[in-house]
Amino acid sequence: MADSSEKRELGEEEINEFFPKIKKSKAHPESENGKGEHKITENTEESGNVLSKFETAAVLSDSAREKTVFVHGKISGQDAVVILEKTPIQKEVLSQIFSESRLKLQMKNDIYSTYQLQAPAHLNEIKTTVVFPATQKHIQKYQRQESFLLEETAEDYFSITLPYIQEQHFSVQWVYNILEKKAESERILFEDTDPKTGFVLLPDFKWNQKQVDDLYLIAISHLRDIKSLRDLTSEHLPLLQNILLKGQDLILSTFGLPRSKLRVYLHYQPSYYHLHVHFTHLGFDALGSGVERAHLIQDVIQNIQINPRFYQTRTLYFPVRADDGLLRKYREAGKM
Ligand code: G7M
Repeated sequence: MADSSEKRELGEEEINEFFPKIKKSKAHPESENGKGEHKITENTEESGNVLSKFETAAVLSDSAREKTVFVHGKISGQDAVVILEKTPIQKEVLSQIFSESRLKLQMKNDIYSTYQLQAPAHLNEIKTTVVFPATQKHIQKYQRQESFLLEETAEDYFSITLPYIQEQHFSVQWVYNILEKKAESERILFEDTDPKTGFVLLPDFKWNQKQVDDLYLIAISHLRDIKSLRDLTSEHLPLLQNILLKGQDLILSTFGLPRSKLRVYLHYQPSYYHLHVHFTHLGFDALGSGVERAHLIQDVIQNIQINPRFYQTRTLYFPVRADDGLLRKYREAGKM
């Protein structure tokens, strides 16, 4: 975590200014399930409790440290995944927590005492993400699994990984919805509309936007033909540099975080094969920011400057989970 001296929390006014309430938007005909039934989920005002009919099937994974639980279940007979996450305590509500809560003493010993503090409901929110209808791929994605590090030569990429990605058809409809302003349009913090070097910058849905300590934004390129790091060549340097510089500028002017406090990176493998760049607070150990998956954009830029075909020729390493079809393909090819 960042030093407390560096912590900067957003006041309510700032939150409202930067993150106004998201408007309802219409269902998009080509939504994730391809049937047009899936409403583009936007945070609406009080929209009723969609989870009241949720029937829990299994806890896919949980973490006491992260204070999260990933649950698989059904809503009206269809698969759903629900992610519950306790959020960080905001400094500006501390006085309310102290004055408005009920304290139940658990134990007292000399100068030490522990309590169960029951905070008022509005200070006790749980960030909740719902994927509905969820595909088998979503269910697998959130299931706790053993991981293996794959070694992917350039040849392996073209003969095993690329054909696998192409046959998967994992939808990036949510990305297109953002680019086309059909979803999350009011959450967009910055846009450069240039078709080649332009991008949209907005909060990642993992961030609750209430404190900058765990800031998490994503930049999504307008170019649609870059699947991952593997496709990047010197032709894309202006795009990468533009995302880095304008993203850093926006974060400094909006959140007061200088570039020395940011980790800006791409995932390999990504979950979604449309170029996007992660911006996270350096003091926050974001999931997926480890060396086995995150590639700093500054390194990516330099590697391509040194060798324009760096990512088409290098061996890359990345983790895969035990049930990942890609691992099976590598095993079948005798590579594991
Ligand atoms: O692993 P990968 O590099 O593909 O990361 C994709 C990122 O997109 C993750 O950090 C997700 O939390 C984020 N993300 C995924 N979805 C489906 C959404 C979404 O609908 N909206 C936003 N804002 N971020 C998303």
